[in-house]
Amino acid sequence: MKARRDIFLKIVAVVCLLCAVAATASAKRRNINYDESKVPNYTLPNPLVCNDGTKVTTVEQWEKQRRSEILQMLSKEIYGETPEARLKTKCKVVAENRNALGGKATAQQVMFTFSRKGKKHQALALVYYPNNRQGRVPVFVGYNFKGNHCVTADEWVLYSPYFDRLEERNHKLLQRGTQIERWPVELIIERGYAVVTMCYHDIYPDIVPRKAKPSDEMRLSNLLPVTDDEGCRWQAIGVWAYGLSRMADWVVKQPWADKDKLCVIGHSRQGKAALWAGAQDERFRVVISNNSGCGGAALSKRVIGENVEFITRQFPHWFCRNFTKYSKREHALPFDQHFLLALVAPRHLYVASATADRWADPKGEYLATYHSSPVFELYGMKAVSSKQMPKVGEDVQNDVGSHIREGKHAILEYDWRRYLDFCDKVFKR
Ligand code: GTR
Repeated sequence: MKARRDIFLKIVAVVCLLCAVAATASAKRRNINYDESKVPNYTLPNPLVCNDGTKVTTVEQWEKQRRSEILQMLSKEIYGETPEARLKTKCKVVAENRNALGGKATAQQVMFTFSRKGKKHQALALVYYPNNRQGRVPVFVGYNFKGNHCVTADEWVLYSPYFDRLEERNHKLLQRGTQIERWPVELIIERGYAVVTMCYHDIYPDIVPRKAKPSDEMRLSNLLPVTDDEGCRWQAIGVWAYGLSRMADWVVKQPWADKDKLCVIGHSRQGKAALWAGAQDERFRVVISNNSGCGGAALSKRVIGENVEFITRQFPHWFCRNFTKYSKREHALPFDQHFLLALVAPRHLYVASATADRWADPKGEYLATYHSSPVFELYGMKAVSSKQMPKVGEDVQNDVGSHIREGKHAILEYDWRRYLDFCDKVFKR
């Protein structure tokens, strides 16, 4: 009888706790607008008008002047400045399996050791490339959320350094294969692509400062100088973007990799980082944003779903401090996210959304893509030409791609299949 009562009390306690958590979360999200009729009137700045008012009509003007103005604006106002100082990077294959996926792939684990001025930092990549290949293959580069061991249940996979620190070896964070559905590795390999992933916590732990004290040593940025102007100091998204480029540094040297066919991909917050990496690093020929939302592909000025106030409060460690100036003042932003997307031209951009992901504002993600089109068109590319979103389940596969999938915030095999089709088209495979 007593045992039963104890169990009952425990259940009640858990339910109360869950209700309290849900109530706080919904209170935090209470002031969020989802009503299209309440979207404020807004005017989007024109990516093809320079700061001095000159209209950009040629590729040369775009490349010589406007592109760098936009890069500077985004560095100063949202993502922070990327330092120019170089790191030393040593990469070592610490494990290899030439018979992965039933012999279809070679899998490697590569330890990156970054160093500068006596400081060191390590991160571990997990790599799969197809065994059955003619020549070099295109490569997807992207982060995972829960460690390399979340990508597969394969016991051979070592724990990413961020998780390897956990002393309790049966900790639930060390459970394997928890995000397998996000990583259809076999499909990617069968389609003739390689994939290189790393845990984003290895580069900059995604720890909300008020919840735990983040340690400088755990961040790759600890090795690099920061700008004197505190408002434009880079934080997590800037550092994650930088880390994606460091992965690319290694990839382009591999005998199996086609360095002209690099794709950077990211889901959600990692989609924000992938876009910023793709904007800065022109080695990425295809840049893929999966449900990246506010501060990623979605227009901020629509103030629908997640907004600048919410994101800068909840995640004060993501953007540079200047971005908080636009909290409740999105109208004052001298740019919007279509500027970020436009920086991908003349390379290839793909922006994907999901119907139930209202938090990320699918329509705003699509409109930003649409409004980035003039820059792609300057290069004679066919971008996204209709203001109308594609129908659910139908994709746009021009030089710029887009789709909206039925369902919730996630990256699924459905999305990957669209990306693979798009890359096949871009790379003429
Ligand atoms: C949410 C955040 C979004 C998005 C998402 C994710 O909590 O508000 O901006 O990045 O997390 O990364 O899954």
